[in-house]
Amino acid sequence: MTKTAMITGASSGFGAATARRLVKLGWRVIITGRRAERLQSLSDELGGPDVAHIAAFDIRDEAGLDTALAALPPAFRGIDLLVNNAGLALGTSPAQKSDLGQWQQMIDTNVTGLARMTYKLLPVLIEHKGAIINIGSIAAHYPYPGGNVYGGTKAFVHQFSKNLRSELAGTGMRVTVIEPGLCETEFTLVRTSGNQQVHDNLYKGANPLQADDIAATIEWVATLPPHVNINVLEVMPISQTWSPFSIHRE
Ligand code: NDP
Ligand code: 8X3
Repeated sequence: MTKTAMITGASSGFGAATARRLVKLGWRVIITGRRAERLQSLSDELGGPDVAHIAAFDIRDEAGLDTALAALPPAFRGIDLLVNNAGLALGTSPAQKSDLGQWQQMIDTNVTGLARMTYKLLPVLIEHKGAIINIGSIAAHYPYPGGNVYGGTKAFVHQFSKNLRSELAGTGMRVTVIEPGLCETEFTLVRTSGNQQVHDNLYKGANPLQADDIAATIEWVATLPPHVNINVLEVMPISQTWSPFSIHRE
C-alpha cells in the first residue's frame, strides 16, 4: 500500500531532499513551508498533485495549519510518517547582543510549531502505527557562542522526542530524533539574513554534509523493519569534531 509522509519545511534543504527520496520509493508526500512557489516547482518535479500535495502555511500559525489539514485530499489523509523538519536559527550574536524578536521566532517555529504539528497528527499516526522523525541538531548538546536560544530549541526537540517515544509505548509507533552537524543548505543564509560571504566562508574547504546526506538517513530510519526504532542519530561531516573548552584569562 502507498505510504504517505508529511514533511514540514520542504521548500528547501533537508525537507526537499527527503521528499525527492520518498517519492522515488513510491510514497505520497505532503510538502509544507511558507514559500508556495518553491513547493509548486517541487511538486511539479515530483509528478504533480497526485504524488506531492502542497500545503503552504506558516508553521507558527495554528489557523493556517488547521486549514491545511482540513484541505488534505482523501488520498493524503492517512499519514504514516511525520518529518518535523521546518526550523531555523536566527542570528550569531551572543545572548546579550541578540534580538529578542529573533529568539521568539525560533521558539515559535522550532518548539511551538513542531509540538503543535505533532499533537494534531498523533491520532492519525497512532491509527497507522506510523512514525515521527524529528530534526534536532548537535546544537542541542554542544554549546557554542551564538547558539543561545537555537540550541535551547533543539534541546527541547531532543527531550520531546524521547518523551514521545516513552509515552507511545504499546502503540506500535516509532519516534526518532536526527541530530545533524554542519550541513550546507540555506540554513546559514537564513541565520545571517542572506550574508553570502558568511555562508561561503563557513562551508569553504569543510566538505560539509549535504541535504541529501540527511535525507538518506531519514529514508533509512523510515524504511527499517517496523520493530526497529532508532532513538537518536547524531550525524556530522568528518571534518567537524570537538574543540577543547574555552578558558577566558584575565
Ligand atoms: P533550510 O533553511 O534550507 O530549510 C528550512 C525549512 O524550514 C524551509 O523549507 C523553510 O520553509 C522551513 N521553515 C522555516 N520557518 C518556517 C515557518 N515559519 N513556517 C513554515 N516553514 C518554515 O535549512 P535546513 O534544511 O538545513 O534545515 C532544516 C532543519 O534542519 C531545521 O530544523 C534546522 O534547524 C535543522 N538543522 C540544520 C542543520 C544545518 O547545518 N543545515 C544542522 C542541524 C539541524 P519556508 O522558508 O518556505 O517557510
Ligand atoms: C545546525 C548546526 O552547529 O550550526 O543546527 O548549530 S549548528
